[in-house]
Parts: sequence; structure tokens; C-alpha cells
Amino acid sequence: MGILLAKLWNLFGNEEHKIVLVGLDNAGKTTILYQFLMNEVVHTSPTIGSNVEEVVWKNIHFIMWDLGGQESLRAAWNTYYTNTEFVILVVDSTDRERLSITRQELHKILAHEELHQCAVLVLANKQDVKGSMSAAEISRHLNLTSIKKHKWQIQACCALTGEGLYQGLEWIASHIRKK
Ligand SMILES: Nc1nc2c(ncn2[C@@H]2O[C@H](COP(=O)(O)OP(=O)(O)OP(=O)(O)O)[C@@H](O)[C@H]2O)c(=O)[nH]1
Ligand SMILES: [Mg+2]
Repeated sequence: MGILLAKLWNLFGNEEHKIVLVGLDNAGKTTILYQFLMNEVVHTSPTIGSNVEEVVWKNIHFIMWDLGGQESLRAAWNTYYTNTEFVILVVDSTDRERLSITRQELHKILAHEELHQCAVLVLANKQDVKGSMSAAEISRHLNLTSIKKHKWQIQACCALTGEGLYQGLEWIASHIRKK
């Protein structure tokens, strides 16, 4: 009976799913958060601390936490991890120089005990910029195929047009439906 009620509760879209958006500063996290919220490009400045918004899509309620990505702020990312179901790692696909730092951060995230059950969506952002790295190239550099304990996916996107963002969210939604 309890399970049935829980299923009905979810069916009516009352359950909230927590997502944290991480990635280095300037990757496009805040731009992506507000694309999801309003389908608009907002003017952003570097996030100090975090932004949080509720995004409802296909009757699924997401609580999205967008965390500041500057080096001094990354040490505090783990204070947001409790009850997180999905991590969205946003990568600036033009930033070849710092991809190895992103890789280190990703593998630190995956090793965190509070995230041992979470699934990871990597968004290869800024695909509109000529010469940006492809999703396949980023996947190779981040060594995504070595990830065995977490479900993961990589999706190319452009936060300015919104292209690719909803394919990414659909991947997340498909995991929720399977539960
Ligand atoms: N060309 C291009 N620019 C983008 C894209 N997404 C974001 N930007 C720009 O990148 C800059 C940084 O975007 P933010 O969303 O503030 O980055 P952030 O990841 O939140 O950065 P922090 O808050 O410092 O961690 C802004 O000037 C955005 O307009 C994109 O897909 N293409
Ligand atoms: Mg930001």
C-alpha cells in the first residue's frame, strides 16, 4: 500500500529530485540554470556561493543547485551533496587548458560517499564557438569510460540557444521513470 501511494505521489509530480550543477568557473552553469527555468539567456556574473531554482519539466520537479566554480569555492561543493540524485558537470568546451582540472574535480566528486548512487550528466557546453572540443574529445580527456560505479552520459550543448540541454534532461528523466 505504501509503495502504491508513493508511486501515485510520484505520478502526480510531487516528488522533488535534487540536481547539483558543478564545473569550473565560466563553464556556463548559471546560464544553463536560467535557460532551464525561463528559456532565456540571462546576464550572469561569477557565482559566489550558489543559486537554487525549482525547474518543472514533463511534470518532474527538479531542485537545481548551481554552485560557484571558482577555485576557492570548489572546496565547499561537498556541503551541497546530501540527497543529490544527479550531478550535472558543465564543461566549457573551448577551455582545453583546464580540462585536466575538470577531470580531477570529476573524479573527486565520484569518490564522495554521499554521491555513491548518483548519476552524472556531462554537458559539453559552448558548442557554438568555432574550434570547441567535441563531446567525444571531452569524454576521452575526462576518461569517462573508466567510470563503472555511476551511470553517466555526455551531451553536447549550447546554453545560449538551449540546443542539447533538453536531451540531457531527458536522459535524467529516463532514470527517474525507471525507478
Ligand atoms: N558562446 C557561449 N557562451 C556561453 C555559453 N554558455 C555560457 N556562456 C557565457 O559564458 C560566461 C560564463 O557563464 P556563467 O553561466 O556565468 O558561468 P558559470 O559556470 O556559472 O561560472 P561561475 O559562476 O563563475 O562558476 C557568460 O559570459 C556566458 O554568457 C555558450 O553555450 N556559448
Ligand atoms: Mg555561475
